[in-house]
Amino acid sequence: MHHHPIGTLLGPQLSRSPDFFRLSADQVNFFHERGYVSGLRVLLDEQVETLRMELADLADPKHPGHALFYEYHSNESTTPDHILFHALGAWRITPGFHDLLWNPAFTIPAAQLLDGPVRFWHDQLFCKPAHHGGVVAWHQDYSYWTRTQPLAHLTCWIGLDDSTRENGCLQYIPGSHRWPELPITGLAGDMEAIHGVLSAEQREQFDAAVTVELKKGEASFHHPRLVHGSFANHSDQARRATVINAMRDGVCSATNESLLHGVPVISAGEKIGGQFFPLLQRSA
Ligand SMILES: O=C(O)CCC(=O)C(=O)O
Repeated sequence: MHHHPIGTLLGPQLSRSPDFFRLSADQVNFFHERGYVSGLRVLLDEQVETLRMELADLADPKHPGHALFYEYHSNESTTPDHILFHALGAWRITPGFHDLLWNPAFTIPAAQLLDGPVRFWHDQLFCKPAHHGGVVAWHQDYSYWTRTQPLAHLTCWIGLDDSTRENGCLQYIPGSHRWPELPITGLAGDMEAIHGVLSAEQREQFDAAVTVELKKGEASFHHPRLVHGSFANHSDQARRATVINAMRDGVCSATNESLLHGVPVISAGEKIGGQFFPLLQRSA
């Protein structure tokens, strides 16, 4: 309903000059070269705390806003002894996850990396509890988004806990954003499933996987074709994260079906916009 911040989450960021949030040329070049740029602070500890409290409420399927989720899996893991909470659409339900989209610490770097105005696609929550958190299997994001064209998308992963190798932090295969599109091999099941669709040369690149350890409130941006995933959480620390998926303004629908559950159809070939896809940042 509101294409601007409605609450108080972003006070500290909104009082700063946009230049404070701009990536350096080295950071932008690193992103184009490797397919990601990480370690950027987007939230203060008290803002993380606000989102954690909203998340705790949203994790209850009896939450009054529950029907507004586009997708909701209290456990998407394929093994019952592991848990991966995964949900799309929190921005429609609570003020913090709504306002987060307009955080200049996200929108300004996003405009630089997309090289144009930033339109919102959807958000995601990925949470692994301590001791028995599930995996997010290696994948490319765009494999899930071919119903939108052209490929001009960006993902921003934001930690709501410190993420470490032990609690299942994000991992990247640097340079894999230049690989062609890979088929979907499952999001929350077998970590190794992707190997069945890779060449021997691509498989070798997994030796160079990068472990993206972040403090809570820090973010990592990645290209929609960068292969990434995260291992199980057997530590005594939860690993919660929120993700913003954005696209350059001008990306079109490539389907005559609803792009997200419950959202009115945007016909194939028509530019994506309107109530469910706000413009977040006008210029790079
Ligand atoms: O949170 C994770 O471990 C994976 C997140 C992910 O797949 C993404 O941000 O695209």
